[in-house]
Amino acid sequence: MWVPEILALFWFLVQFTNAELDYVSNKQGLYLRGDHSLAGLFPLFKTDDDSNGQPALEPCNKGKPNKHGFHLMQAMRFTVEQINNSSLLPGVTLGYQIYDICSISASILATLDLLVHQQGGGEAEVNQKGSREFVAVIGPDSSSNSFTPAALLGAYLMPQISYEASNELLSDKNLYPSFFRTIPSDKNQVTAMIQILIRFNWTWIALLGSDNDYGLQGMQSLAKQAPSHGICIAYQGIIPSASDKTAQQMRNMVDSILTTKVNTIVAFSSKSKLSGFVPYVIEKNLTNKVWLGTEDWSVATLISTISGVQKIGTVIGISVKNADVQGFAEFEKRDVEKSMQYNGSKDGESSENVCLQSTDLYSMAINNYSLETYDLTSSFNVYKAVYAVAHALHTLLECDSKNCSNRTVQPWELLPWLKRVRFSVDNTSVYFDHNGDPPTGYDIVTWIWRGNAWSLRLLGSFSPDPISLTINEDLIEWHNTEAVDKVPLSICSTPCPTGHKKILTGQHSCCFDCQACPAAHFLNISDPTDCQPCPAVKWAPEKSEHCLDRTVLLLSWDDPLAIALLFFMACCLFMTISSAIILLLHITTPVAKSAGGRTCLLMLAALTLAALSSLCHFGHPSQLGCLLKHPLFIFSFTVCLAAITVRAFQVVCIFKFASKLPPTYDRWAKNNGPEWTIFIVSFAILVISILRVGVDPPKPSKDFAFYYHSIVLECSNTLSIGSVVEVAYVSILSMLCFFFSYLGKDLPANYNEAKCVTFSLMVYMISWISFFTLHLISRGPFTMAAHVFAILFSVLAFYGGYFLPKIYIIVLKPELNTTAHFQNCIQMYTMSKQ
Ligand SMILES: *[C@@H]1O[C@H](CO)[C@@H](O)[C@H](O)[C@H]1NC(C)=O
Ligand SMILES: *[C@@H]1O[C@H](CO)[C@@H](O)[C@H](O)[C@H]1NC(C)=O
Ligand SMILES: *[C@@H]1O[C@H](CO)[C@@H](O)[C@H](O)[C@H]1NC(C)=O
Ligand SMILES: *[C@@H]1O[C@H](CO)[C@@H](O)[C@H](O)[C@H]1NC(C)=O
Ligand SMILES: *[C@@H]1O[C@H](CO)[C@@H](O)[C@H](O)[C@H]1NC(C)=O
Ligand SMILES: *[C@@H]1O[C@H](CO)[C@@H](O)[C@H](O)[C@H]1NC(C)=O
Ligand SMILES: *[C@@H]1O[C@H](CO)[C@@H](O)[C@H](O)[C@H]1NC(C)=O
Ligand SMILES: *[C@@H]1O[C@H](CO)[C@@H](O)[C@H](O)[C@H]1NC(C)=O
Ligand SMILES: *[C@@H]1O[C@H](CO)[C@@H](O)[C@H](O)[C@H]1NC(C)=O
Ligand SMILES: CC(=O)N[C@H]1CO[C@H](CO)[C@@H](O)[C@@H]1O
Repeated sequence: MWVPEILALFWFLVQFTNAELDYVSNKQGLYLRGDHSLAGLFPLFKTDDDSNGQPALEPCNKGKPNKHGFHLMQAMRFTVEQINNSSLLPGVTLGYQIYDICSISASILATLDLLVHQQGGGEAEVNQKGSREFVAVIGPDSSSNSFTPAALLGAYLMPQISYEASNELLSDKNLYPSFFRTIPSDKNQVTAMIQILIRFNWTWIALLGSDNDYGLQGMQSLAKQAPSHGICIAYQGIIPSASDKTAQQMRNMVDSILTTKVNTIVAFSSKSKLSGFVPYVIEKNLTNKVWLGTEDWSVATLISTISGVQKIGTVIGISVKNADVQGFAEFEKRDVEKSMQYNGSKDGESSENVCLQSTDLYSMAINNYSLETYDLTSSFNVYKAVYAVAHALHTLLECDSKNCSNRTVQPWELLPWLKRVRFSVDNTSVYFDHNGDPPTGYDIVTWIWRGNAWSLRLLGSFSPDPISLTINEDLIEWHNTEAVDKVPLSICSTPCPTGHKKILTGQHSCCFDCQACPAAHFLNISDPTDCQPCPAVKWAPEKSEHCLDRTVLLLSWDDPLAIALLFFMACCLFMTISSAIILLLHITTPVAKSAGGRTCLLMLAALTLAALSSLCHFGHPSQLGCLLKHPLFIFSFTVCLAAITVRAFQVVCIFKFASKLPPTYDRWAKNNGPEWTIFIVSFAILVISILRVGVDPPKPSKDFAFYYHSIVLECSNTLSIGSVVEVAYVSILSMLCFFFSYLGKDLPANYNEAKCVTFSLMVYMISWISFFTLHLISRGPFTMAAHVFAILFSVLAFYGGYFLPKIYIIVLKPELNTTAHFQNCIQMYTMSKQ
């Protein structure tokens, strides 16, 4: 940092030249006496700033005249005159002193000079009318020229309002407490640019910044914010001042941009630096791109007049809001005319070699510089700045409609009023936020070419608070290589289809491959690089961005299928119970006796219980339901099966082996052996079932695995060693039953249940095999219904096979239900055997 050294150097310089400055500052047109004076810092000339990094100060008029600066200076003169003419400050006049700040060094010297006058306040009283003390400073123009002056003036709380210094850092009120501006901060401009990039989906861009505070700060700020908006900067480069030394560097920059294959280039650059770079862009055929420009260059003829610039492509630019100052053009014209008359008087002063006031108004005005849109918009900022000071003075001096208090004003007195100033000019509201920035937005413009004629077209606007961008896209004339009138793409990889995750292929988040998310996974949009698994209760097909709820599968009570089954069950119950009653009423008849007598009632009770066990299969599985459903069925069924088996065994023994029977059979038959056998067999299955349920109790559970998009509500532990034992037990019993029934296939019809029992067993097995097959391939309400159906069908099979013929005889053929008939049958059987 060389600032302290320069300051010391300048201090001597100022002491030296003080007298001279006083003299020259009276130069025609650039000085106006008034009760309260403003210092105006304007770049009237351009000198080469980088003299090898040495802080040297060349006289300003050695440089080229800066017509833009001249117009701005005129705007200040115009505004002061207008305020004097108006009733804003009655009885008080504003004065000014213009300093030419043709370089950074000049702007620092100017600041020191005006501060010297401030300190030597006493001497200033020498002037008869008007003060040489300044109440405020208007300027400087650029950010680079503003940092040191703003810091110096801040130390004295001297209000300073810049019209063109847009650098974000100047918003820092700790460093620059008295700095205000009427141009929006670049912070807003960066935001606006990002909004435009987002709007057009340009995420793969090149970013250029000019090698000055304006460009570097803007570029840095944009580069910092871009990633959080998904914008990748493929190339970032600094545009140096144009010279023979930097020519190759600029060519290399253009080559680099070409290799990145970006379509959109953001140029955060001052117009002077960019004008040196554009010729290389044209030379290297970097054509048909989209250029996003800052307010400094996108409306400047300095760029648009470069030959061949049409080829660079579409230019979309940000521009300070346009406003026309009434009467300003006439005011300038008047000075041009006046300057003609001063033609001769120029000579006398032109030999002066003083740094800051090396020129006079008329020697510049004579050039009759054209006034362009860009000059007008900036002039409006000067206009607002001067008015802001006048309005603050108005409040401070307690002006009424007639006059103001004629006291002297210290700059620091003005500062609080300036912070609070709020007025409107030309329908534009002017005030400063707590950072001293104006809350104004920008216009968005585009370049239009008609042949070689260049013009600007307003596309829309941007306002920073709240952030909103309106652009009428249809007004843009795209210069596109592929398709005319189509928004050009500037992306690294095309966006992934929905439900595909990004796999980054480099360090840029914009360059990626896509991969579909697998089933049961989804892509959370907030993390597009990873497919996340769905929670267990949800599912998702491939390529999903959301998980879907799984269907819950159960046999609900109100399902039509369930209602049909309940009706079916009611029929079964009706039949078993009514049969039990009929048998009970005819318990002494031969048919009832041959069927087993009281054992029949036990069997019917077991069948009823088995049918009732199907109730456990309906609705949401419950703890009790899960515990009961299998044991209940197996137990009651075993009771029934055991009873049939024992009876078949007895019948076979009596008819076939009556002669060969051992005495134990007699004892067994006499001492309630059959009942005991049934009891033991049933008790065994009961113990097995209780053990099975006790060791590992079934609980209501959810099966997520069988279907990926459904949840099956069921009971756990349906399959276990216990259940295998149960099934084996029942199977053995069934085979025994079948075996004994088959042995008695040629017995008299009254005792011969072989056909019927075989039929029952077949139906029973088929229905269960069907159910198990179905269970293997499917779950859900239909399978659950099939389970209930198998239960009821087994019940019905045994009922139909065993009891129905008997009930038929009891109710419809009572003539067959006689002892005589039975004896007849037995006789016929015995005869046929012999
Ligand atoms: C100020 O008043 C004078 C005379 O009345 C007039 O010639 C001049 O144009 C006015 N200036 C402005 C800026 O209105
Ligand atoms: C930007 O992308 C979004 C979605 O990716 C799309 O809806 C929109 O139309 C695109 N805008 C332009 C200007 O291409
Ligand atoms: C640019 O294009 C022109 C014509 O299209 C061609 O003559 C010239 O050689 C090209 N220059 C470069 C550097 O490619
Ligand atoms: C200015 O004066 C010079 C001679 O001193 C003369 O040649 C020139 O024509 C004058 N220009 C104007 C615009 O009067
Ligand atoms: C200034 O230039 C404009 C055109 O740019 C011209 O119309 C006008 O007459 C000129 N004024 C003088 C005094 O030469
Ligand atoms: C305004 O002027 C009147 C007389 O013209 C005078 O009495 C009064 O004191 C003045 N007020 C101020 C604030 O100077
Ligand atoms: C204010 O004006 C009055 C006369 O109008 C004068 O006497 C007095 O000195 C002035 N005060 C200042 C501070 O200039
Ligand atoms: C200011 O706005 C009002 C209404 O909003 C309009 O009538 C008037 O013409 C505007 N004035 C200017 C100078 O734009
Ligand atoms: C996606 O991720 C965000 C942030 O991590 C989180 O807040 C949100 O809940 C997630 N969305 C889903 C559907 O998981
Ligand atoms: C009202 C008033 O004092 N107006 C003056 C403002 O300044 C101009 C010079 O710039 C004078 O001509 C006006 O008389």
